[in-house]
Amino acid sequence: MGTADLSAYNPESIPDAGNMRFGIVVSDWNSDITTALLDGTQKTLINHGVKPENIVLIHVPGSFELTHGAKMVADNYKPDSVICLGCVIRGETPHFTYICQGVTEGITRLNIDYKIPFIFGVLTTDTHQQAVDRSGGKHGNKGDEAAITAIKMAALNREML
Ligand code: DLZ
Repeated sequence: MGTADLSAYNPESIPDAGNMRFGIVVSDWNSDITTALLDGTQKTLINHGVKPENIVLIHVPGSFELTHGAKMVADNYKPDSVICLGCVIRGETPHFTYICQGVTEGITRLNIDYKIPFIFGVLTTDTHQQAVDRSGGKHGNKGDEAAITAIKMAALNREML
């Protein structure tokens, strides 16, 4: 299997996640999209054996706040990984660029500063339709992919530590 679209993955290739703990931070901006991403993430984690009581979920107002939300979850819940979900859609002003840059740099920095992986489940699209296509539409659900990535990275982390 290639990795172009992780929504079409082989379940047998995914490590068992039965004893793992995950944090999910979801942005409420473009909530029709982020709710669909969240749905995919939660279902995929549970399909791979994660116990519902081992998933902590918090909401933040927008994607820019994902970094701080993820840091709070990491500090207070001690998860194996934190999954950040958001959707930034290009508008008429440069705001898109600043939000994308801020959240990308923020999550990258958390990955460097902490010993656990932080997963970038943020859609950055030109149109609302492109976001629909990637949150359960014709290009799969990037929320599923974020969950699979989190399980793989958490397993790798446990092997190394
Ligand atoms: C302000 C703003 C705009 C214009 N667009 C989006 C977006 O498309 N997606 C998103 O997640 N958040 C957006 N926000 C909100 C910012 O992320 C942030 O919540 C505010 O700038 C307050 O810090």
